Amino acid sequence: MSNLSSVLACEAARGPLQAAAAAAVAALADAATSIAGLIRHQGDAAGLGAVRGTENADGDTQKALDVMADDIIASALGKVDVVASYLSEEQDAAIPLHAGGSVIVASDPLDGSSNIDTNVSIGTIFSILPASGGVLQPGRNQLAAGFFVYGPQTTLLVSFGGPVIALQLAADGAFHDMGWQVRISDVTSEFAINASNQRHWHKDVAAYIGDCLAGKDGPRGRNFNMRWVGSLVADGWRIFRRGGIFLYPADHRDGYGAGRLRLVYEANPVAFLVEAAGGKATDGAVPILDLAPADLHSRVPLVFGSAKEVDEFAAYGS
Ligand code: AFP
Repeated sequence: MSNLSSVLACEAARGPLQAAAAAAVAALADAATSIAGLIRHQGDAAGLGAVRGTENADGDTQKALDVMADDIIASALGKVDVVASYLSEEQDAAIPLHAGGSVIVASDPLDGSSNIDTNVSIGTIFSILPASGGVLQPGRNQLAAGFFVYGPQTTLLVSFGGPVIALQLAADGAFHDMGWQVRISDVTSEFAINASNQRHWHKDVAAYIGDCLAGKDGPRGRNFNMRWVGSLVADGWRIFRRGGIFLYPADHRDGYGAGRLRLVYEANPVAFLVEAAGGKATDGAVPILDLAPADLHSRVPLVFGSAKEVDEFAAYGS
């Protein structure tokens, strides 16, 4: 079974930009290995879930691990001279790293902060773009993207535009290919949404979820199951594994008119993986990868997963 180094060597052989993207992924894997160690061996003792009393650019309260993960990633990328700049959920603006660098790395250093001290899977999400395109580029321009999950296993899903590869961190300190062909099934009977927001949903979301909940006696003619972890990486990994549909739609709450998730470092990398695995990712109608980010921290409604179910949801909105 191959490991991450051999995967990256193959990508690097495809050209200078791919080689730069591969070097950035290698640095991110080193950072993720350190973050996983921090979570697995220190956890509560180190107060990783402690509120720092500071807020990120988006007004989210920062937890200790949010900032520690951001520092670990920035320092790892700082050692790679092909990385021109680093964009992060925890930083107001782009961090310049190497003037002549050919790629930009965008990241949600710690996804699922609300789960840090509940021993539930959390992760790191990343997107790699050509520096020539600047900070705000459509996701279609990504050279590579992926996410790490810090859960019972430490795992990585990554794509360089081709097949999605699933890897697991082993005792030898390397990420090894899990040997699983990553394809998202077209059809599913499992949805993921934060149902506590139901009273704030728009009509199409309420109608779609209502019909799923009506089960086999309802218009969908089959029973649906629901899951919601509250960590995009954990809900995402499950959907890559067994199919499903994830919805974080826009709703009527203040500040949620464009949903909750950020386009540049959450929706774009996940959508890149989803499309590479045969699924669909939209804002409810338009493919996420075709959207132009208005700014570094702009939010977007996100619906992704099994292609036929994402189309089914879109029909409720049309
Ligand atoms: P945090 O990293 O701030 O916990 O946000 C996690 C997240 O961005 C994403 O991972 C989840 O899918 C979503 O937000 C959870 O949102 P709710 O807390 O509204 O359910």
